[in-house]
Amino acid sequence: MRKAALICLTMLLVASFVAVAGETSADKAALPEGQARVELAISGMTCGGCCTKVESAAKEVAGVVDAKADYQKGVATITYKTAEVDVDKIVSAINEKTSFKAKAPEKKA
Ligand SMILES: [Cu+2]
Repeated sequence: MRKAALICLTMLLVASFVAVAGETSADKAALPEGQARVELAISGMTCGGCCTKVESAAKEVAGVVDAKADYQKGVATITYKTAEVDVDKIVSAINEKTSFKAKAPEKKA
């Protein structure tokens, strides 16, 4: 009886840890001061080549530190310097330089 409870508790702990770890790597990874990260919705990407195009377009924008696109999720995660560039500028750059449609997140958590 006690053993069963322990196994149950362990499974719960593992599950919650995995959930937290997933969230951390996506949204809350430590960023240097003055940098922020945004996840843009990108429509029209179908392969890794599309991802590369979106990433290069974003990286060409001054102030963008890193860009990682995922065509399966239809998103691009952009890390940028808040003093040099804003989300709208990055969205416009992707829309102007690629055939894909970028959209800034509507909800602000
Ligand atoms: Cu492609």
